[in-house]
Amino acid sequence: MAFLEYAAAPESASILNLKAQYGLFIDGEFVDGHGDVFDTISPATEEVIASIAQATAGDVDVAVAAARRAYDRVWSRMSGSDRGKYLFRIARLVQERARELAVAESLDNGKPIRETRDVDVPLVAAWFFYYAGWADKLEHAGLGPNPRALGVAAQVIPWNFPLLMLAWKIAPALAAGNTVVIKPAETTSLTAMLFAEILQQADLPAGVVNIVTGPGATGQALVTHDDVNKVAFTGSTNVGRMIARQVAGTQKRLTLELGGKAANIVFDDAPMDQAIEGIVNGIFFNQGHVCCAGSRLLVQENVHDEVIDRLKARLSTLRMGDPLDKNTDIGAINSAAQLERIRTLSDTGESEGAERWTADCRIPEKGFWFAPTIFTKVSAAHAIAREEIFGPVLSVLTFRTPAEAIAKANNTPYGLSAGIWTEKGSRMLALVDQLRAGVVWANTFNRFDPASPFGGYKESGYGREGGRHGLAAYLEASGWDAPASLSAASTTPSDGGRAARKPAKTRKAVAK
Ligand code: TAP
Repeated sequence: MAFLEYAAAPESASILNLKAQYGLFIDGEFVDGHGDVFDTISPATEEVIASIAQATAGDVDVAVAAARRAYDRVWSRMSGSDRGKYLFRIARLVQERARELAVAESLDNGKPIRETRDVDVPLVAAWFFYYAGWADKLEHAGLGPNPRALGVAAQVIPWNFPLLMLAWKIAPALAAGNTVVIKPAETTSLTAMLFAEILQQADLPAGVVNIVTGPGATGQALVTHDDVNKVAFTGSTNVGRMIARQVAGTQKRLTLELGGKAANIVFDDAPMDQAIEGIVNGIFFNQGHVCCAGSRLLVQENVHDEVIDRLKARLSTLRMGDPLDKNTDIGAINSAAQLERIRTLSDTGESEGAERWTADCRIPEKGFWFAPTIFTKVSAAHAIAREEIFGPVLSVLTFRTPAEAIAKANNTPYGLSAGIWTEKGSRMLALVDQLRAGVVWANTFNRFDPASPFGGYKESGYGREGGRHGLAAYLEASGWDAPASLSAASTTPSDGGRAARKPAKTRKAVAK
């Protein structure tokens, strides 16, 4: 298909006032780390944006001590309404600096400015506003009359939604009265540093939030630190499993948000125009770097050819390129390592016999890029149907009956999300009850709201983020037994994850 010529409409990076080097954010100040520094680069151009400090285990120790002091002396003694005021202030400052944050995130992560501007940053503000409202209402969270904060929370986040994952972690922790030490991903620390400036602007008491940058070893030093009470991790299932082992047998509470391989199920009575957009949004949003991405398309056999033809036509109109250009639909892959992983798994798909189709996108000369790709003739045994690719690659399988769709959808070690496209409300409800996924979207996909709990089954982890359930992960019930639907939101290792395997009905959310 011929490309319409669009004039470039780049968002200017001149709004940024970046430092050449960023230190760690400990006890309310930027301080030098004791490790080496490392560069953070733009994945679209491979140019260095800034250098970032690497926290050693000693630096992590200092950060945890600062968080402990702030917890004991300030934050745990402050009223909920005063804590809420700080959270409201942070939310408003995020809104004030929204354009700057969106530009910095696109530059550092590679995701299109349309997404950072319209999705990531507004949701960051929404998360702080939402949990600000909870800070003085914790006794109504369903955890008894006087729920208590846990203490110091150690939080480790990935690179795919750097600022949004930070908000998902920090907002409920602070609202519940905990203090925080957080480690961003190595390739995307920049917006966490701008967020530290926002904390200074908001006059947040020193030590309430500390940010330690660095590689996996920094994260390990943090989650294994003796003086943290809670570990919250978002990332790969392998690292999550390792952390679960390290935390087992301690008093630390643990929540894990891990990988996914979601089924997006399209029935022949689906509203087809919306379904095509939903499939595209489900897997090509954020270059497919989305834990809940609809990476397995299950399409009813009699509409398979129509769906694939329409998908190919739609994908041929997507524009890949400069993440700062407002016309861009598909940005850069976040790192050379992730690009290599996507390439390897895609090559495996081809060698195992699936049929590959790639959109005819112009690939920029520099940077890390992977054009939207569809695999048809995929069988459940193929690696691309089982493993998380975490890139713009869709694996298509077919089904004939609802029972077959459910069996195929649940045939995965993961259980984070799923989508259903059909005109029949009764079919949606019947399927929702049988899909082993923490979130099921019906006639939509990738919808996020701070009031709605989000989290997984099986190897997608345990615990919930968002909503009232997200608070439970940072609170100790007191003088009252919490209902199973809430206590499942945060499990201690000693329960062996049993709470996380509760019946589907208590753990589902259907987005409209
Ligand atoms: P990981 O390699 O697991 O990294 C996640 C974070 O953990 C990074 O900050 C990483 O640091 C750090 N880390 C690495 N090794 C560690 C260790 N031994 N101890 C403590 N921390 C350690 O995952 P990723 O590649 O960044 O992210 C992609 C994965 O995250 C995908 O599987 C995706 O599905 C999952 N994810 C899940 C969700 C939810 S909500 N379920 C959301 C987003 C992403 P470095 O960056 O320095 O390596």
